[in-house]
This record gives sequence, structure tokens and C-alpha cells, in this order.
Amino acid sequence: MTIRIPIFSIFSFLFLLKSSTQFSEDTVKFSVSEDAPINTIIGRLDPILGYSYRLSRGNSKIRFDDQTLEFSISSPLDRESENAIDMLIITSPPSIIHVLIDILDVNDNAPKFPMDVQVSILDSLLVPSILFQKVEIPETAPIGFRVQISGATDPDQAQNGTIGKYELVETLQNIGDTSTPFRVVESDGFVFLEVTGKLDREERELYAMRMTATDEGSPELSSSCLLNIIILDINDNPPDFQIRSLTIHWNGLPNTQLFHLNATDLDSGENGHLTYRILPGPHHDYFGITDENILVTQVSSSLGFMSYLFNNTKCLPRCDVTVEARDSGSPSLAATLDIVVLVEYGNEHEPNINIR
Ligand SMILES: [Ca+2]
Ligand SMILES: [Ca+2]
Ligand SMILES: [Ca+2]
Ligand SMILES: [Ca+2]
Repeated sequence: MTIRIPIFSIFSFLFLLKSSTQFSEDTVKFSVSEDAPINTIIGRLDPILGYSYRLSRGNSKIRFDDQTLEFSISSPLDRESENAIDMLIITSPPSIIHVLIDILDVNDNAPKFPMDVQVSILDSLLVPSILFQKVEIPETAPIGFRVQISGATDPDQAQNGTIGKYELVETLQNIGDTSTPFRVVESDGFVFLEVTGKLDREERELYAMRMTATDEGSPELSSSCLLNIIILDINDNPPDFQIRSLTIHWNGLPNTQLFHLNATDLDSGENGHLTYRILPGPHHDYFGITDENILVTQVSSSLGFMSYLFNNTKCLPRCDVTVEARDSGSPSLAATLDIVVLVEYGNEHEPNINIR
């Protein structure tokens, strides 16, 4: 008996035999979220009948089951340290399967301020370090003035890693006073503190703020650092005698203390440090200023002050003297005080002062 096999069937069989055993190299892609728990099944290879599979190049975080052909998580993933995993499976009969596993981002990192602004205030007590930045701004800085500060970074991807906003909140907030003359702006990848209102060191010289950076993830994450804004003094206040002029009744005795010069200056340091002098005038020779800033009558002749004075009709019955108070700022500022000294010879009383 003759078995007749259609010629087409023979060719089909030979083709299938050849194609199923032919070497091939394929790539299979999976993806998994970085926060997927251990044992999560990431994917599975489609089995080919008669083939066996073994792992040629693995990854410590991914398990491959050569019976079920499933890939599963064996230890926690972290996209920020490894954003893709590449594995290699070899089959028998021989073929190669590349397995690429994309690790998908989750917003699992809060923005972080750089370590170089970090100081630990109480290391010895093992308290957590506090992130701290100090910024100095002159009190005359106009609105819009910017000074660069250290911003936060976020290692997550796309929106999860984008700082959406910075907020400033006072740590020592006055009740009812929530506005501060600052804001944080980002420009060209840099972060700046911008002045938004009038500053005055004489009114306030320190703003203790908490700066919070928030990412655009969902849900959003944030973190903070402390920002101490120190307002630097500028010499913007002249000395102030509080009075414009004064009259002193003087008994005519020499070496008499007439008046304690006590002008004030609201500025600090050299900007508020005052020195006094008597301005040139017709009677300035008769007066002096001690190291204690006291205006005194001065003996300016070997004959004694009284005889000198009486011989000089210009200074009777009154002397006019102008005292200047000048600060040590750069440039310095000054104020003057006009003093009238009425000479009342024979009056044995202490100097009598009238202020105007
Ligand atoms: Ca983030
Ligand atoms: Ca992440
Ligand atoms: Ca001053
Ligand atoms: Ca000042």
C-alpha cells in the first residue's frame, strides 16, 4: 500500500521544524513601579513548546522562575539608583531573549537642600541636624533686589522631581503680622531671595524664616531649611541732638562744665559712633569739649579766662557757639547744636540751661 502525503504538507512540516529550531534574538520589555512590593510579578515570557529557559545574566533585585517564566521582585527597587534593568535569558534550543525592565518613577523623595548649608547646632546631644542658611541684605536694598541662596534639589523624575514652589514663613512670627518683605524666586535654574518691601535695620535687623520647597508630585512632598536674613546697617541716620538750640546761663567762672553733649544716632557700629567738635566761630576759642563729651569753658590766656573774657567785648554779655556731632559712617553724617552762653558775672550758681 502506498501512503500518499501531499507535497505541500511535507514542505510545511519541514518549514515549521526549521523555523522552530532556528536561532533568534528577541527583546522583551516590561515596566514596573519602583514602589512595587517584593514578590510582585513584573511579567512573563511566552513559552514555546519544547524549549527550556535559563537565566544567563540576572539582577539581584529580580527573580526569574525558569518553570513559570515569570519575573518577580526579590528586593526593593529604587529608580533613583537604577532606572532600568537589563537581563538575558538563553533558551535551549539556543536563542537569546533580552529582557528590559523599565523602573517607573514614584514621588518618593522630598526636595533636599544641599548639605553645605547644613550645620548641626547640638551635635554632642545627637539631635537631628538643622539645615540653615544665612543671608545678608543691606537695609537700603530696593524692592526687586535679589541675592542668590541655595535652593533644593529633587532626584525624582519629571514633575515628581520639579520644585513647584518655595514658601517663606517666619519662625518667630509676631501675632497678627504675617507679611515679610521677602519672597523666593527661581530664575535660570538659580534660586534667589528677593526684596518685596521696605527694609529698615533700625526697625528690624533679623528675620528668622523657614523656607519650604515643595515638589510637583502627586501627592506632593516638601522639606524645609531655616533662613536667617540679616539686615546690614547703612549710615542712613544723621546724629540727633533732639533740640535745635539751647541757652546756658553761666556765672563766668573758668573751667566750668556747661553741658553734656548727648546726641543720639540710630545706626549701629561706626555708623552710630559720634564725635563732637566746636565749629569755627567768633567765640569758639572760649570753649572746649572733654573726653567725656562735656562742653566746658576754657582758659585760653595766661592771664586767666575771666580777664581774657572781659577784655574781649565780643563775648559779653553772650557767647555763641555751635557744636557739631558727626558719626563715623562712610560717608559720615552730622548735626549741629547752637548754644548761647549768657555770661552773668557774679552769679555764684551752677550753669542754668534753657532748652529750645
Ligand atoms: Ca520628589
Ligand atoms: Ca522616585
Ligand atoms: Ca548715622
Ligand atoms: Ca542704618
